[in-house]
Amino acid sequence: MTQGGSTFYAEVGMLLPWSGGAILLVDLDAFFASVEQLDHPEWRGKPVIVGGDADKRGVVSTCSYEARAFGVRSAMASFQARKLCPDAIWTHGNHSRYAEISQQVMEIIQLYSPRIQQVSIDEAFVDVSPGHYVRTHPVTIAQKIQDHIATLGITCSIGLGTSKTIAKIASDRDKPHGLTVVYPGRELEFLAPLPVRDLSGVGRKAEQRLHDLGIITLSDLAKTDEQVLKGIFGKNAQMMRERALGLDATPVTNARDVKSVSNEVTFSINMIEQEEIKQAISMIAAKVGRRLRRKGLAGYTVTLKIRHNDLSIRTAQRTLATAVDDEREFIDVLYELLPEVWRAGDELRLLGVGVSSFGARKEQLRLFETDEEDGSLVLRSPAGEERYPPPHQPSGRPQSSKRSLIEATDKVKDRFGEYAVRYGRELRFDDRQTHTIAQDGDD
Ligand code: TTP
Ligand code: MG
Repeated sequence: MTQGGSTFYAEVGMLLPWSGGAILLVDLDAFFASVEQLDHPEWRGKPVIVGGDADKRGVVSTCSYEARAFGVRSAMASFQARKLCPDAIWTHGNHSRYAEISQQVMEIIQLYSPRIQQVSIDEAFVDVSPGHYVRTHPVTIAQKIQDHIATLGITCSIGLGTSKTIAKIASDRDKPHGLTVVYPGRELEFLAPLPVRDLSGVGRKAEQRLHDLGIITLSDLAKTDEQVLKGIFGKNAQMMRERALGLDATPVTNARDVKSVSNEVTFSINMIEQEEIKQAISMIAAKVGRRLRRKGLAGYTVTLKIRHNDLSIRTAQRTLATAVDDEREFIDVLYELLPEVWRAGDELRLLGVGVSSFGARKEQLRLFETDEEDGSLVLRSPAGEERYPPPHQPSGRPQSSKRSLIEATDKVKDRFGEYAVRYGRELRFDDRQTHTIAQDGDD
């Protein structure tokens, strides 16, 4: 049912009482491209592509909806986008401007609810549960936020439901400038027919494995035995099933509620070799970095924690000049901290890495991905694409911390296996998450 750009999974035209929790997911439409069209009025109504150069192996960051009509998409190789839409206007983009507008958007949303969880530069969950922090009907709040953001000159799409899962999926149903509302009690009706891939946490590989088992829709997924799902989602099987049933109860967590992002690993064999310890640190740091980026957080303080064989715990910290969310920026700091907590010959049982004192990232928009073809790590930004290690290219690049980290991680994986967590004899991953992170089901 659609009316005036809004889709309601309930009677249209009147607001029904809303019982229980209400969560919005606000997602800006074609964000970078919309800002470019805002700043360049002559580009409005035209295909605009923000991305790297086609002749430098660049990729598309995003593009305006006019360019999407030609089939151009985020993360597509720029040369392919150029073929699809030769007349598009190209720009490398202006990161600080996007960060500025993002900040303005978040400030607007804060006027409507104090419970906001920004999940990326252009997306935020907002708790608008009636009676909790606000009395206005959740649908009215969604409409007000949408109108208020439009005064900046860009648009957003909003999903509203009783859980983060529903809000996220709903936000994508009617883009651009759509509002999709799933009333309490209508969750299953909304979710059941959707393809499994729509569920947050189902990537390309999981989708394939589900399809191989004949699990195509979320209704199929919800009916599948948990033991079967364990083979695909491991310890997250139950959570995925609950999500498919619309039963996800993960709260909206303010970034400022999260004090630190950390990971610890308890080794079931003592480590004594410095090289081995450094490799393990880099592996844990990579995990912390991934989680920071996923949460849109960056911190000034880096902590290294170890537990000796006699169970004594030592920590060392350093506060940096800029907030970091990229392990390649703090790995060397961790290495420098190591002699403060560990001396050659000491046996070590536990290693932990943490990042805290969150603040604004110096550069927010890098995206890391693993190339599906050759497994190399790809760093994408509107300026282009970098690969570590670059495929089909002898390493002429100076040995940087970027490379040493990835190589160290690879070495650990070589030694302990890709899924070290599963090889309990060698390594036992405690994976303890401190502070409020344990509450954050998005992990
Ligand atoms: P998205 O919200 O995924 O995309 P979007 O806002 O451009 O379009 P939509 O209307 O579908 O929401 O991402 C937000 C911004 O993040 C996007 O404008 C550019 C950047 N980005 C990249 O740089 N590379 C990527 O691969 C993706 C997906 C996004
Ligand atoms: Mg968006």
